[in-house]
This record gives sequence, structure tokens and C-alpha cells, in this order.
Amino acid sequence: MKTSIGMTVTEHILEQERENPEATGAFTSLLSELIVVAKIISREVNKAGIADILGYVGRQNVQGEEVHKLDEFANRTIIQRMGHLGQLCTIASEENADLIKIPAKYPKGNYVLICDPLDGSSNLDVNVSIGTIFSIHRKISSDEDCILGDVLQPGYKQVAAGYFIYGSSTMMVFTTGPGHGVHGFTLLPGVGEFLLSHENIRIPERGRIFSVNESYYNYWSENVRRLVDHFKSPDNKPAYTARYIGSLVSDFHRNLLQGGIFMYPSDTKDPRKPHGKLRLMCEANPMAFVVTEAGGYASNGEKPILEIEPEELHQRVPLFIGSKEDVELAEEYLQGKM
Ligand code: AHM
Ligand code: MG
Repeated sequence: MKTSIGMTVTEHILEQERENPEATGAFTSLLSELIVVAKIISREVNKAGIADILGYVGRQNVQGEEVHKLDEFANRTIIQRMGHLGQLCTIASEENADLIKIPAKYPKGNYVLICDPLDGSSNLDVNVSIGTIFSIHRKISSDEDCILGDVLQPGYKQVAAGYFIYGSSTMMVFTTGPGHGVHGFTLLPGVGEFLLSHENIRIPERGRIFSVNESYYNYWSENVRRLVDHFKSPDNKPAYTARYIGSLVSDFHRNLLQGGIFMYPSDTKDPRKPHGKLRLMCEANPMAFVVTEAGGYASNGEKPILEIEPEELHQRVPLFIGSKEDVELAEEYLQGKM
């Protein structure tokens, strides 16, 4: 595929479409609208400090977590703009307990959008980078309205996945799957276009960063503790260093570019969340699709994240993701082989 630094993301997507003779343009229109949505969210995130949009809405989401005003804004924007497009048959969002129906007055399409509209929003009030995570599947049922089975597909079946990071710059990082690479586009403020800035991102085979919330040490299994002790050991040459923001998109993005491992293991802190905090469908799977295409790996400690057969929409999963060698090592510790 012909690409060059500075090309717009739309050109890039059209270029990919031209390579696929069966493409109808539906997928291109879907991604293009998602990009518009991200620009709107980005603008709102950037002015959050001065507009009265920080803070809590005063209620909890389906999973008992505080909902921020911006979470709600991002979720609403995605549902409203993506719903009328004609390319989707349903939307699944971290913020909604059930699948979101496409209103009867709009046409429906053959794709499923799964998203975390604003991940890491507990960091918002202190100006830390946050993001929107997305995953796209093709519908597999013959129902006009998608059924749960269209959404609960294993991660390797995603047709595209990625994230927008609202940081010192706004970026879009995504892949359309095996052989297509992972590419990063940076939003040029004022112009409003995402331009190719990081072509064909490859994550180093082994990193030097480990990212985990170590305050859960006493709630982890012995194997997880030994793994984290390993990363802290002065015997590693070169030594690892710790970096943890507590915003998945930011932690993941840094490790993708620099190498390293991000971990959110199971813990016993909250009996309602025995598998950790992160969700398979809207967080782990899209990130796993990206990292795998960039030459890295994602595991739940037992097997590749992308091979897990999902059982529930809001299922949580332990996550070990990043440089291949580091994640393989994590698996060995978790399986008691080290
Ligand atoms: P959220 O989807 O409610 O924002 O929660 C997910 C976030 C991730 O961005 C981050 O990796 C994780 O929560 C941090 O959790 P913790 O504070 O337990 O370390
Ligand atoms: Mg989230």
C-alpha cells in the first residue's frame, strides 16, 4: 500500500479500500464518522478545565463506577452520530448495560461497534491523557438488528480496532488487522485533520518498562507477586523501570512506542471483580488486536486475549499486554513455570 508521512487518515483509509475490490465503502464511511466523533470529543476534552464539564454526574454506571459529565458526553456523541449512519446494526458501550439499538427510522448495516467512550476519565480532573477505545466486528447473524452473538465474538475476528488519545496532541492509532500494520495519525489543531505521523508502529520485542498498580500487591496471587518482584529485581540487565499513569490508553500508548508490559492482574480486592478491572470486549480486545499487529502480545496469563470466547458483554479479564518477550515471561510466572 502506498503511504507517506503527512497523508490524511481519510486518504489512508481510501487507499486501503482501493486494495480490496469487494469493498463497498461502508467501512470507510464508518471509520470516517468515528473520526468526526473523536474530533468532537477531543475539542470537549481540551476545554474541559474551563467549561463546566468536569466532575461527576452524581450517579454510578452499570458497574457501580462514578459517571463523569464528559463520559456521558462522549457516550452520547458516539451513539447519536454513529447510530444514524446506516453502517451499524448495534453499538455496545462500556457505559450501557445492554446493546444499544439503532433507531427504527435509520437504516442498518453489517458492522458492530464496541467502544469505551472515554477511558481513564477518573484522571480527567487532573489533566492526564485519556482516550476513546474502539473495536469493530462484522455482523455474523442474519438478524437485521444484531443479536448478542454478533457482539460476543473472539478478538481475533475484529476487522478494525484502535484508540484515540487526548493528550499533548490528539492521536488516532489503529489497525485493520493482520498484514495491514498499526499506524498513528496526529490531529493537526486548527486544520482539523489527522495526519500520518507514526507509520507501521512496531513494539520492541522486549521492553524496559513495567506498568501495574502495585498498591494491589497484597491482593495478588503468589505468582503475580513473584512476577512483579522479577521486574523489580536488580539482576535484570538492563533493569526495568516502572511507569503507571492509571489511564489505560496512555499507559498502553507509551509502552507501544517504547516497549514494555502493562498488567492488570486478577486480585481479591473487590469480590465483584475477581478478574481485575478491565473489560474484555471494549478494552482488552481492541488493545490486543493493535499490539499483536505491532509485533507484541496480549494474554490473560493463560492464553492469548484474542482467543478468548466471550461470554458476557461486560466481562472482565486479567490483562498482560505489551512487548512479546515480557508478556511471554508473565505467562510463565502465572502458570507457575518460573
Ligand atoms: P474506566 O474505564 O472506568 O476509566 O477504568 C479503566 C481505567 C484504565 O484506564 C486504567 O488502566 C485503570 O482503570 C486503572 O485502574 P486502577 O486505578 O485500579 O489502577
Ligand atoms: Mg474504560
